[in-house]
Amino acid sequence: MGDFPAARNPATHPEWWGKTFYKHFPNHGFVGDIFTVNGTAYPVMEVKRRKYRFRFLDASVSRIYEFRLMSSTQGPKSSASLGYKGDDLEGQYRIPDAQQCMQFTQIASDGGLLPFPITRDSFELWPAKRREVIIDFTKYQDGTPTTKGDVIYLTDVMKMPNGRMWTSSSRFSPDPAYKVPVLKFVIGDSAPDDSQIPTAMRPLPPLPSNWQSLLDNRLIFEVQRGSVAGETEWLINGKPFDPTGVATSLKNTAGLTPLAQQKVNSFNLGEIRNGGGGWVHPFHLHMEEHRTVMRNQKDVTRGDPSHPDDVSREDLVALDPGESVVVYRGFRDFVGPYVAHCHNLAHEDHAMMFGWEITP
Ligand SMILES: [Cu+2]
Repeated sequence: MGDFPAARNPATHPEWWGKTFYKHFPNHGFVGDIFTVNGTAYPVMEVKRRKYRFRFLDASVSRIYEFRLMSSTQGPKSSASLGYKGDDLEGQYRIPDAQQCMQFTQIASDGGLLPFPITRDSFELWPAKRREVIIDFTKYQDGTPTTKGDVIYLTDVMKMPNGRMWTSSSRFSPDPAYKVPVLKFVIGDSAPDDSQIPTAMRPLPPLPSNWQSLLDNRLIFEVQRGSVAGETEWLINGKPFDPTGVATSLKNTAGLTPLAQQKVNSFNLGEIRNGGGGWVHPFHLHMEEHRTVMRNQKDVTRGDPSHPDDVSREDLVALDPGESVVVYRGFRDFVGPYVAHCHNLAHEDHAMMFGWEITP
């Protein structure tokens, strides 16, 4: 209303409602105030006392989640009844006395099975990211057996009040009071379970021993927030999406600015860099999965404690503010044009995308 003084105050002019002088939505991204699973708010899932395999996909426009398995004596309370206001009402409920009670065994990410299972207290799920976990409902993490009727909450512990980034998570100024129930598990009868989690699963494709020598001529793409004619625009290497051609790399250490054009059956290193400014970007590369080899100039081919599943096949790069990630990729199947884009859908729809190509 205050945005359109020339229209005076539409609140007092219902005959103006539904007209097309609607201001377009902000392009920061959207975070909703009710979290749904498979289209349902506050779902309840009855499980047997056995292991289950879950596949997670973050289908939110902008929201990043961090999930923990928690139990509670008092149960969820409405955030309003706890005195929260404004953005702090997002999620609508909190579980004030919730405590972590189980761990996840992560077995897969975007591109299928990991080389080995990873035991995790929590995991982040960024827009478009996929992760698969095993939850063993027979016992708590301290070894105590579960009993019929026990309740476990899949709980979001990442506070993200807007499309910009989180304000608290386990990796970044944790807020122990932010515990929002997303999915309630109720444990039922025991059930036979012969399943076993292997210690070794799908090995990663090998890196060439000289991979570091490819660094000098890597392709570099920097995602950034720009400002054009008073509108915030989302840019890559200073440009909005051009659907008519392929993008150009920033100047690499070899002094070159290669085109984003790859010969079929070749491999390369590409750097995706977050130009900073306190925004996060879930960056999605179409076509073939990659393997992360460097994060913030550090070799992570042997793993990175803060991103333990960097050692997997992924197609989504989670970029913290100011972060830079180098990925190794192959281009083995089809020739033709492809895109890469931010998967915060408001950024994508405001042109944070570039074209690239596989040539014969
Ligand atoms: Cu983005």
